[in-house]
Amino acid sequence: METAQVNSSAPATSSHAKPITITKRWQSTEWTVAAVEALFALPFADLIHRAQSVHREHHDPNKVQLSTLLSIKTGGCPEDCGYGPQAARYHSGVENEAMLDIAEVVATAKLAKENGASRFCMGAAWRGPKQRDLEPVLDMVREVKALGLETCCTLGMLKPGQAEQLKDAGLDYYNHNLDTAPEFYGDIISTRDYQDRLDTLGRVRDAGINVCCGGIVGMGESRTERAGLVAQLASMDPQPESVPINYLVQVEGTPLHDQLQGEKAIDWTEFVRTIAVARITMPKSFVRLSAGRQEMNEATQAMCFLAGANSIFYGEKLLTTGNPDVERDRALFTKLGVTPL
Ligand code: SAM
Ligand code: DTB
Repeated sequence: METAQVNSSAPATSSHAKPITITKRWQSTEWTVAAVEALFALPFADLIHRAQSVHREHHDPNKVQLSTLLSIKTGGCPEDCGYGPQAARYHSGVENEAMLDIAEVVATAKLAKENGASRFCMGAAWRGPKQRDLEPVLDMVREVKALGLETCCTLGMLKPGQAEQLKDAGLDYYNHNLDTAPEFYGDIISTRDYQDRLDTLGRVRDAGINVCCGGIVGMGESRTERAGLVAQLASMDPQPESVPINYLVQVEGTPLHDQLQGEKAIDWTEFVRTIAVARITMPKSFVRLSAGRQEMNEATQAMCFLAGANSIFYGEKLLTTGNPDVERDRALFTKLGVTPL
């Protein structure tokens, strides 16, 4: 297959920086890091106006899509993601649990639907699924789909043939994040590399499953690296259907706990800018205001919606950490005149 070096104008800021070889269909030259950085640099009002204009061209500005998350296999993850409370090697208090029973998964999905969610996302703390792990997940996908919900899974890296099995079971979306810019990736995770992520994303796309792919803001990355993440996402061809933008949830016991203190703190305007830039560069995608909402006030969340976010995680828990409860989100939507999609 044809390959290309990433055409990034971002300076290599980390000792881990190395050229990334990616398949050409994932890399167009349309959004360079410099072009995305130029968006970040716009005066705040100009950036938000531009993002809101793009948003209105492609989406109903008063509708927000609701996805509910469930951790179907918690803890014991062999990876070393610096943000990850589920990594076996960190002492975050998250225990290694067995996979949930299918009846519990279906009951939780039913409740999510009754509460108004349109998509149900099942997460497992694996490097990737073994075939014997995948079988019960396929049953979960079938049953959740039969409830009339959209289905999403995040199970780690997929081997050839696994995405096809998920597609056949009725999987609508697969979440697999690039997390950050290629230049910063090695500072956060050493047990896999960027190319591994791109390979799985290619398998998901080839199987005809919608791609859910985004990243995290607030891990100590520079603005150039935030722009680098957005440039990578926006250069995928086709662009991801869903783009989760997470604000780092700092969990005690993980290496990135305390990351957002002092000089490294990310101002709310910078988070809103990241949402706006994602909206402008990926006009048709659903941009999800993802983890970190519990730490955000209502005004910041409202600014994110104004900047083009049109999806959230809904329900009092993300995977292992908290999320605003349903009543609080409903009250916020009422204040903003927002209705669920
Ligand atoms: N095992 C799967 C994999 O390898 O992709 C799932 C990993 S994780 C639960 C899915 C995504 O959630 C991560 O890629 C990251 O973007 C986000 N995430 C995980 N922990 C987070 C945290 N503490 N704060 C913000 N986002 C987080
Ligand atoms: C995504 O981008 N964010 C979600 C979902 N995809 C799987 C996960 C957020 C996890 C936050 C930390 C936790 O609850 O464990």
